[in-house]
Amino acid sequence: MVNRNWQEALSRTKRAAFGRLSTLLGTSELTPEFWQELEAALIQADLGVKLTLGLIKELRDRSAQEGMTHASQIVSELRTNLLNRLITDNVQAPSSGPMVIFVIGVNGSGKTTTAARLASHYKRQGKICMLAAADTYRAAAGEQLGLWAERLNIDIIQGNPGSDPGAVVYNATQAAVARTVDVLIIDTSGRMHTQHNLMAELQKVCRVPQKIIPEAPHQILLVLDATTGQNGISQARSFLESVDVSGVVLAKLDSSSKGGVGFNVSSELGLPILYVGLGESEEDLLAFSAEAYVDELLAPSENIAQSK
Ligand SMILES: Nc1nc2c(ncn2[C@@H]2O[C@H](COP(=O)(O)OP(=O)(O)O)[C@@H](O)[C@H]2O)c(=O)[nH]1
Ligand SMILES: [Mg+2]
Repeated sequence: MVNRNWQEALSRTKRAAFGRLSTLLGTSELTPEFWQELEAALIQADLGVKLTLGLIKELRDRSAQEGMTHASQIVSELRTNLLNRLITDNVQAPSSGPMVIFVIGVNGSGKTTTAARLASHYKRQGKICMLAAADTYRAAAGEQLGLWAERLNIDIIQGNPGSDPGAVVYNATQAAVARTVDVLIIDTSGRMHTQHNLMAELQKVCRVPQKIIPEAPHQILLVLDATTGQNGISQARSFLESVDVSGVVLAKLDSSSKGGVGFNVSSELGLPILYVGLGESEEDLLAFSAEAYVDELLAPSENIAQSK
């Protein structure tokens, strides 16, 4: 089931960039032209120049040592080296009390959708969830999360449009403790690194739950839009400077034409990828699997056709 989701979701990505890679790996001799083509294919797939050159060097050295002549012989080495580059982590729930999770990022990255789908994910695991709409700047943002909460039948704490997001977070943390919920997921408003006042506000808002639960927040998830590539990575850095980000949610990986952005998240931000968004529906947020990600990106394109 999970693999089918990965296959379907990454089919667009693969056609655009990784498709070329799997064709290359399936048919080529290890000639100088092959290495040039492989380099171009990996860069086109958004792995970044630094990572690509490092991988190529490792593979060239290895193939020379082992006397390999055909590209198919380096596939398992490439797979291992790609897997080694990805940082993953398991989310640990606290032993008692609600787990408090913030969802942060720039406008339109997929925060509200992620907050709702994360709640749905935990609900399916039998956890009692609560949502908090701390994006009080736009009335539409609160309404959007409200609709999700209604659809998912999950409690939500909201404030009036324009009200203090810190107050919403305080009320939500208090309610989460009083109603003994397992997971409190807090949606925040989008902001850019150039908006210093908003970055400072985020810092403050993320500290609010501490007043009630000393070890909270347990997770601060940075949502990145996979379609924004390198630009998204640069924006992400300023969030790391402001708050203690636990990991990344890579949203819209299904719409990305360059599926390799996950490698940049690991190599340039040093953060684990915790979840990926592979579509717009409720079930389309999956816990990240490095194996599924790499295998699907390297798999011959026929696999996609067969899965349909
Ligand atoms: N295809 C696709 N669309 C997504 C995904 N996640 C979010 N979206 C869409 O991206 C748009 C912005 O999402 P939203 O959650 O409102 O972003 P926010 O401004 O960060 O809260 C919406 O139209 C979502 O349906 C995803 O994983 N895949
Ligand atoms: Mg939003």
